[in-house]
Amino acid sequence: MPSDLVIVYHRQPYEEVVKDGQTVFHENKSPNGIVPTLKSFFGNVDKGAWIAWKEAKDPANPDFQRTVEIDDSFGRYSVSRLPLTPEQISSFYHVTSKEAFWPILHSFKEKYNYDPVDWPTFREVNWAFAEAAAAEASDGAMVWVHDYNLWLVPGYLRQLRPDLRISFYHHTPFPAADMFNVLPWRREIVESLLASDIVGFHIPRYAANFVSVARSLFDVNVSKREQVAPELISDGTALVERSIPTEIEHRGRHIAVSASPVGVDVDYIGERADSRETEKKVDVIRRELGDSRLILSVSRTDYTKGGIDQLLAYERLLERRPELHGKIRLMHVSVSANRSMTAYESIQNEIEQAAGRINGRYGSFEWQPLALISTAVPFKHLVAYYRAADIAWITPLADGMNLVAKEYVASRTDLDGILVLSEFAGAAVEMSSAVITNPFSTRSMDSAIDQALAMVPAERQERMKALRSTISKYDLRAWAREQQRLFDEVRGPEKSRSAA
Ligand code: GDG
Repeated sequence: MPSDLVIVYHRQPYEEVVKDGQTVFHENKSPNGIVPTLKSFFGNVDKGAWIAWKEAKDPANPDFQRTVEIDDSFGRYSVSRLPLTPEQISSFYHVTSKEAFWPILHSFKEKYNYDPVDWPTFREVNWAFAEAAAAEASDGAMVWVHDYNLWLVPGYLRQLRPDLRISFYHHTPFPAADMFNVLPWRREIVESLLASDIVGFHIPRYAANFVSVARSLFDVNVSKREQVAPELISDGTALVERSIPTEIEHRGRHIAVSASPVGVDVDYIGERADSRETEKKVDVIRRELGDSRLILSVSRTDYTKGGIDQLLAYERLLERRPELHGKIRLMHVSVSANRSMTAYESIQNEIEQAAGRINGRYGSFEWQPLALISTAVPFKHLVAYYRAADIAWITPLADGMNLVAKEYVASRTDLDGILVLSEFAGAAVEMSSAVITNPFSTRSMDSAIDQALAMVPAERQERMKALRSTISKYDLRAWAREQQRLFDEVRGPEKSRSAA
């Protein structure tokens, strides 16, 4: 049965477990994160489809289960798993997406690695995703494509199935034209994105950048421009835009450009944070800490997350303020997802070296100033650390949104805790009540952590209240509602998307 909604996302939407030789598919254990929200859209259609990839050493192996039918609490949907060889995965994902696109998207020109890119393989894999989506989609269905590693899918889909509605959502930043146009494949990528009906981003700046890139490459006109909602204007911070193009026209087609920040499930995280189980874990953490205050930093290990700069700021703090020795601890969670890749291996080594140096220089038998955690912490424990932390120190150099900052605030139903947040995280445009810092400035990093350490309870509470109010307004449900509104707008039969 064809599907009215096809989601194209590289990750599979369930946990796959082999039990007694049988493969079983479970709903993800944690309802946290974006995948359950995406699946919730299947509740609005008769049947949904999801396209992802799965490694297959031999794609021709007849035992490879290409399609999985799921009927769970989210509805009925099928999952098409594209069999990709390890070589294809390495070329399409690890090399082209992570070594060429990722640095440019996050404005790290010096990390950009062009030489090993095998463009025909990138095209081939994107074509396979497009073909799989086209095979599943009903007449006029909505196909919702996620993230930069599938940039060519909208263009291919438009060729294969001109009847489809296509929405493309970016989870990363989208840089300015002088940065994006470093990519030699820029015209092909942007032409493909312009084949969508909707191109979505987290924040207005990325949407504005996309439009300026499109205008630098093609004859694109802005047909609608709107003021940005006041809550998304964190005054004076780096990523703020006051108005953005919301519709552009290219070759007679109108394309909606949207900026809607992904949020978190504030109620779910709040309930977890208030649970008896979390309370017990918080007691254990607090006992372990004694009189020390806890500063918490959580991220994937990635040069964009600014781990090294933060550790250097912590080292300066211990050097500048000896009175804090024995009184604070930094828990630096830096989870390595891609240790096999050279870029990530070296950053992990640098982090380990800096952490070792700090503990060696300032630690004693009784006091370790820093705990470095490199393996994933289960979410229920993470919530307890959020709840126990006096300060969440989130200082990426570039970050599409940063959900950790929002999760921290969602867990603070007690209205305590301080968020120190980089102005280069997309989240900063709505979280103006955080202590905002510029991670490229040692002075700003130093004064922000000093300000946080000195903050009195009344100010902490006032700021936390304001932060909770914005993240509740822009929670995961609000994001889903906005996506649905956009889908309905482009789907409406009375509204032809072709320009007259
Ligand atoms: C990309 C964009 C954008 C982290 N450590 C552990 C753990 N986490 C979970 C957090 C959070 C998620 O991972 C990280 O999300 P972020 O948004 O902070 O960052 P990216 O992974 O880089 O995500 C980003 C996002 O897409 C959404 O569009 O915001 O800018 O880069 O949910 O809780 N979870 C567990 N243990 C850990 O140790 N269980």
